[in-house]
Amino acid sequence: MSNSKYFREALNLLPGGVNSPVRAFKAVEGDPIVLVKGRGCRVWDADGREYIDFLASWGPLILGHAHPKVVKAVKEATERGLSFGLTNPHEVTLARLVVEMVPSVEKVRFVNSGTEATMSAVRLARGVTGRKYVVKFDGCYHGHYDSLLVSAGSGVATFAIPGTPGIPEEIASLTLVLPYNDPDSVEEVFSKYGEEIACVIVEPVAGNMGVVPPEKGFLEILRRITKKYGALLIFDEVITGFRLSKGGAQELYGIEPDITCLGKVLGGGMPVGAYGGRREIMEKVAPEGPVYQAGTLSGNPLAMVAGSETLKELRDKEPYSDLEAKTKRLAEEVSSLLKEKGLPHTVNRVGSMMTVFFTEQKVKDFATAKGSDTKLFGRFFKVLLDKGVLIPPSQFEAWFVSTAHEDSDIGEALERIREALRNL
Ligand code: HOZ
Repeated sequence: MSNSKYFREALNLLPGGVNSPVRAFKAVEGDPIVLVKGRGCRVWDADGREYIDFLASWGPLILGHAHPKVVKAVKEATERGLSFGLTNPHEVTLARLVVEMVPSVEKVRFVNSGTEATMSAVRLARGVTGRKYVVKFDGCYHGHYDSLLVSAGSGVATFAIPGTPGIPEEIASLTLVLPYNDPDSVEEVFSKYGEEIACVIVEPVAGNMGVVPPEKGFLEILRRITKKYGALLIFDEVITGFRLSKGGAQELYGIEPDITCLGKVLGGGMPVGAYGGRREIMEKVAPEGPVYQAGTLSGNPLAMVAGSETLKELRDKEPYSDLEAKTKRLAEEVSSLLKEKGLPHTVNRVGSMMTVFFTEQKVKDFATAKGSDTKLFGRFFKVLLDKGVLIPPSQFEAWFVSTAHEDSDIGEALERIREALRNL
């Protein structure tokens, strides 16, 4: 069956034909593709077309598609049973790896998605502090949990969804939204609500308004002020965890949050999330403590082995400087090609994540990210796709480079992008 046949049937059966809004290609020109196979840094669609993939399933596939060690371990685990609903040894293996690799985590609870991780982390912060307010940043996306969907990035930004339909005002009003990279507004909100703020949740490198790095001192002030007022600092490292370094952004920037949310790379392509932190905080989680959170499939053995094999590979090979070099080359050469073409742009990059914004202005927060010419981005996406380069179908997302992208693949992708730009 072809892409368009699958999608036409999907439209009849699934809202918008998809199971997550950003897949619908609504913000870019053309119909969505339907992917049937992935190997290394490439994917193939239902029409048999091949693409060099910088979407990487929105981040998890840091080792590329169908990494042989991950696939082998999952196959073996499958033979022993798909789910037990009681503790299995792979949960302990993955927990050991997380605690070993992420500096601030002494104990961890596995869940099934990044959304579950952030939702549970906020509940834990409220439970520990007995306070109600949550501070988040404009353009940061922490999944689709009610309290965190306010002024969110990712699909909410892509489709410019106004407000938060379905979320009672009373709930939304407990979320205080500040501009990213603006220490003054943080000082101000704490001086007003300090004693009632349970937590500050932040993407330490924003990935959901496109890639926006923290400016010097921003994470430091969050650490200092939350400590001063007795609020908890939550790093949403669902994207950055195990991607920017073995220990994520917190290791890269040398700042330890109280709670860390993980997902994506953690599951190596399977649905896994986690939240973890210092022992005395995690001991408040049920059944050790009173803050309830649960899940039938949490710690699922297949997901745990996929995650364990992925993290072992990252721990043992430490591919981070290589990933960074390849992404730097991609970012710089894409920028040169756009310059040759006379297209105003800014490329933001941290490690192996990057975004091309169609604006000359420095992109340092959601307001400046929204200054990008999203119509031009849509056309850029389309010409790249036509030449076999897959990037996220939205301006407000990150491109990801994996260990499966060899230098020759980056070169080939750049050649395809050069050709694509002739059609823009
Ligand atoms: N967190 C991803 C967006 N940056 C998930 C993609 C989706 O919403 O499906």
